[in-house]
Order: sequence, then C-alpha cells, then structure tokens
Amino acid sequence: MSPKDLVDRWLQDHQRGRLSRRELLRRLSLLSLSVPTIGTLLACARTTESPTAPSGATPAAPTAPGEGRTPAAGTIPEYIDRSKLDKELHFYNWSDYIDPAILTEFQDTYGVKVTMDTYASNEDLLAKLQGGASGYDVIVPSDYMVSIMINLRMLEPLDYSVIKTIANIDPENLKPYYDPDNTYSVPYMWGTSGYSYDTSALGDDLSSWKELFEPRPEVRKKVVMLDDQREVIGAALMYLGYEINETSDEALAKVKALLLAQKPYVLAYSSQNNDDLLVAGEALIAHIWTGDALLSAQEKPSLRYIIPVEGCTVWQDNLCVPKTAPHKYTAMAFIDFLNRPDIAGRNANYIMYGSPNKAAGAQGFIDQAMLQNPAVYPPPEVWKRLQWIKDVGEEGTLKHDRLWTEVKTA
Ligand code: N2P
Repeated sequence: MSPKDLVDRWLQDHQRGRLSRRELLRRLSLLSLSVPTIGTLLACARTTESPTAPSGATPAAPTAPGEGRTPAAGTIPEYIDRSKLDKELHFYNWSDYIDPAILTEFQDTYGVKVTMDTYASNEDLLAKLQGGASGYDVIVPSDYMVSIMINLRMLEPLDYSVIKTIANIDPENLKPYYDPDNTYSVPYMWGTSGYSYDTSALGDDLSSWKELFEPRPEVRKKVVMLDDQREVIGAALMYLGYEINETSDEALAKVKALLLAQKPYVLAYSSQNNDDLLVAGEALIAHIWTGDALLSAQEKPSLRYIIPVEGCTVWQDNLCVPKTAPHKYTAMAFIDFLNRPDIAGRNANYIMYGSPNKAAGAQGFIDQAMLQNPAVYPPPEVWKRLQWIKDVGEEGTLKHDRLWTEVKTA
C-alpha cells in the first residue's frame, strides 16, 4: 500500500471514529511528513469531526483594555518587522503539546517553515541543550526548569516589543516564582499530575496514591508511572507525607524503598504511552498529566482522572528562547502568535490543558466544557493540596538523579 493510500485509510478510520485523533497524529508523524502536510491532512480530518470551536460564530468583544490583540486570521500584526523574519524556525516541544494546524497557520501567514522535535521530560530537554543542541529557537520548560536554565544562563531575555500578546495572559499566571518579571518566560499551558484509572474495573471511589504505590492484586503489573524523576519522586514523597521538594536522606531512603517495592507491579514508566496503555486496557491505573488524561477519557469514557487526597504537583510550562537560538526575532514573533486569543484557545481545546490566556477564555475561544471542568481548573479546596516542583539545587538534584537511576535500573 502506498503512503498516500495508507494515509487515506487512516483518515477514513479517524472519520468513522475507529482511530483517535491522537493515534492519527502519531501515525502521521511516523511517516516523516512535513508540518504543513500534516496540518492539511488534519484539517481535512477535522471537517467531519464535531466542532471544538466555541458555540456562536462571533466571539464576544474583549472585556478589558489590553485584552484582545487578535489580528485578523492570516495577517501579520503591524508591530512585527517582516524584514527581520527568518525563513525557518526550530521548535522543541513536549510530545502531543500543540495543535499541528497552528504550526501550519503560522507557516502560511508568516512564511516561516517550522520544524518541531519533541521531548518527554524537562531533564531530557536540559540534557539535549547541554549536550550541544544549539539549533532550537523556542523551547517549553516547566517552572522549575526555567529556574535551572536561568541560573545556568541558558535563556535569552524576551523582547516584549514583539511579544505584545503578553497582554492576553492572566496576571495570575504572570510574575511566577521562577521568573518574577517574566524576563525569560511566557506561560504556555498549565496542569496537574494526578492519576487516571478505569472505573469499569476498579469502581468509583479510588482516591489515594496507595492504589499506585501499593496496588491491590488485580492492578499489579497494570500500573504505569510517568517517566519523570521529579514527578515520580514527588508523588512518592507526598504519599509518604513529605513535601515534594524534600531532599533529606531520610525521606529519600523511604522513597527509594517504596519505589523499589512498587517496581515489580509497574507495567511501564512512560510519559508518552501512559494514555494509550490505559485506552488499550493494558494498564488500569496511570500517573498522568491533565490533558493526556482528558484526551484518553474521550476515547474510553470509563477512565477517570483524579487528584489524590494526598495531593499532587501543579506545573506551568513556558515558552522560552535559548541563548543559542539561531532565529531569535522569529522566535519572539512565534511566541507572540501563540498567545493570540484565538490561537491559544484553539490550542487549549485541542491538547486539553489549562490555558493562562485570559483573553482566550473571555473572548469565547476556549470551550465551556473545558473552562467548567474541575479536572482542568481545580476548585479552591483542591488547590490547597497542589504543590509546585522547585529547583532543589545541585546537591538535591544529584540525589534525585541517583535515586531515579537506582530505581530505573533495579
Ligand atoms: C503533554 C506534555 C505535558 C507537559 N504531553 C507536562 N509538563
């Protein structure tokens, strides 16, 4: 079967509901098609999907001055100097973390070819950059990784004469602890790291991390943990009653014992396939990020995402420009584009994460179902049990690295 026939068949399967959007995307990316080709294919696929755009064709007027920088689709804002735009941009992003049609739209509008590579953890991103990868223009580190990269002088100050759409970001999400003046980072998406489980197999009342760390017999070998050292160590620390940035030898010894005892029951440590394993029924419980949890629940409605009673991490991922970026001005223009309310809203609906873009919500670009979903936007009483991962310094990081290696290689 030719690649074109294969793609046609996948599109048909997708339109008939036999292939998820996520799986379609994954298969298309394996074919090494260019971003615009994938975008076009997905756009075709979408025309027959139920619309994700907000109901009511005309978005409401902006609610406050400063909110509402929404240039007409297909135009470059007047404050962007076109003569400074390069022909290409390299984007290094988490996997499944942008609607590919948005990349196509940027490419078509700005005449910039976007190439995207993906990573699965903050530590992978850091290692890649420290290993000498100098071609990336825009990266998406989480909160604590922004702190680490600022300290290592790896980030370029952002140019707010270009990123004017910063005005669309909720002040609540700006001036974060890790970059108090947003000198180096603009919030992209945020979420939590709880777990999803199959209610059809396990009932409705699971609530503790115990279900993963000391699983009941029917769940053994059906547990998936994120492949992420700060997330897994953090969850174990919380389960044991510590705070997630604890680095004392005593606490970490207990974490190690817990993770080693859990390991025989773990089917996989995976941040990219945890949702697929749940949907396929190979896993019954998985440590997971909000958006991946919601996307998999669309495919398998018996899946439920919870924030455990002991609490879990909350994080905010950010658009940043490495000091080594070859196309810095274009990187700033791309970040400006991603913060347009219509673009940010479409993106949040597609990847199903919490959006810091207040204007996108106010102008009706984020689905009501998302805005009202307590799994995406937790109520105040749940917020009380959320904790931010912080940079634990060189010594703390070394201890975490060692612990994680010991668990993974055991
Ligand atoms: C989405 C990646 C989420 C990022 N697959 C978690 N910080």
